[in-house]
Amino acid sequence: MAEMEVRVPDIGDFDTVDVVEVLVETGDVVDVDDSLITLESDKASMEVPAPAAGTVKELRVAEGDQVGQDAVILLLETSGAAAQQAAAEAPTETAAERAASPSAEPAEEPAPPPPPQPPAPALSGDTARAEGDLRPIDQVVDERKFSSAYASPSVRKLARELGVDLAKVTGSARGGRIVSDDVKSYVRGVLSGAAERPSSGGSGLGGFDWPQMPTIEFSKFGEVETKPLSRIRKVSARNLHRSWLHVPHVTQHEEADVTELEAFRKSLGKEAEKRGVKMTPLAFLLRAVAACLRRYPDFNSSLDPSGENLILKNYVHIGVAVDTEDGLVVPVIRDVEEKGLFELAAEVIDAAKRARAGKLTPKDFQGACFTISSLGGIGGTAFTPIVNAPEVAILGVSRNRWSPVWNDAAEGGQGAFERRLMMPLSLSYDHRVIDGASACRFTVELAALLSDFRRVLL
Ligand code: CAO
Repeated sequence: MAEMEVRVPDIGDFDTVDVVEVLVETGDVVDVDDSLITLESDKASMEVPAPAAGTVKELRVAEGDQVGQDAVILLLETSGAAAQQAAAEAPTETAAERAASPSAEPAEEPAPPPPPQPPAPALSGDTARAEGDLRPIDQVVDERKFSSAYASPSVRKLARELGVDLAKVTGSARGGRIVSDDVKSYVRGVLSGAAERPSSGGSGLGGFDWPQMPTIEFSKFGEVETKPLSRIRKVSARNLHRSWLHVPHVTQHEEADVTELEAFRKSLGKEAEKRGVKMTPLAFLLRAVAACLRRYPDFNSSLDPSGENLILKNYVHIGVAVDTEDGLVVPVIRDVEEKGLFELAAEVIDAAKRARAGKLTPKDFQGACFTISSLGGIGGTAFTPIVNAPEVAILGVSRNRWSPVWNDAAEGGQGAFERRLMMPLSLSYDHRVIDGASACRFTVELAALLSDFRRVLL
């Protein structure tokens, strides 16, 4: 037998949080992942799970206590093997160590590096992903342990008693807080066979019973192997799924004539080489998109949580989707309009390099207003990228191709087909914020800027 201290995990931005429930007593036998206590800040709550199976030997906290990160919650008597396993999986860096580390952001989790990290649910007021936040899913929200719902302990208790998953309930109180009536009306909806959707701003999905995918035993049909998803893939899967569910997507397609732009880009090759960078098409795209965002400010906005207002941003930071072996990450290039093409090219290359080496920091992921996802280096003719909510639009870029384009003015006004290099653009947008006509204007303008890059300066 061994004894282990169970400590308060990462509590995000808070110095201390309240212990609102103690769910075990001395002498209780717990399984790994059984909830031990509930912590709550003024914005969110989380249950702390047992890191190993064992017997509660001594409780060190009581309801009403305030605790900080790493405070000892209880002593757990475990089998030696369980303790070793839990110790191997426990976070190795304490808050103090993290604070001492010059590269660390005290309130944020490190960016997902390639090797798997242990789960450490973070307490955050907004469990919906903050802009650009790509913290691992198991740190952002583990729905079994850390309800993303904003509700008081008594409402949580009611939900537990009624077997209601608060994640499915839409809160009707200020800020989306769930009150007991919301839980009751959810239950009434389920019992009446038609799940109710209590009104709250935004795109609440609570109250709706999504049809579940059946569990299929694939091995019945042939040999299979199970490959765990990387942390990055789990995070992006969750973020993409959430955006897909919350955002009504439409994709607008356009083609930009980049014949001259590509000639110009290539002409900069030697100069770029001298500066130690490669002049990528993305640098031009970033500047052209930045100009379009200024001209169409609704594309540079986010819907506020009430769904009643647009938050217009007076800065232009653009995320760039980078394909890594472990999955998709989206580092952010800041203040795009203030940077020259060489600087942007260097930043994109640096961000992609660091992304692939797992060296991005949380800051690198934050603050994007819009995202560019370029598959141009790979191929394709068009695609439908998923909006990186709370951004309201994303630009997909496919591979340039030489096309015959009719030119009315050619051949002395007779008109003729000309060989032009065309860049396919696919703009997905949040139809709650952007109308089809605006999206079309945006892409037409973007194509015009890319066709004659001097227009970016106008
Ligand atoms: N048409 C034709 N060629 C293109 C092109 C386009 N639209 N865009 C880029 N290229 C070329 C580049 O010029 C480069 O050619 P050279 O080596 O001959 O100069 C080559 O393709 C490779 O480019 P790259 O991919 O290295 O560089 P990039 O700046 O175009 O893109 C990055 C960088 C990080 C965006 C890219 O590497 C990447 O990861 N793309 C994938 C993004 C992704 O997965 N998106 C899907 C997300 S789901 O929405």
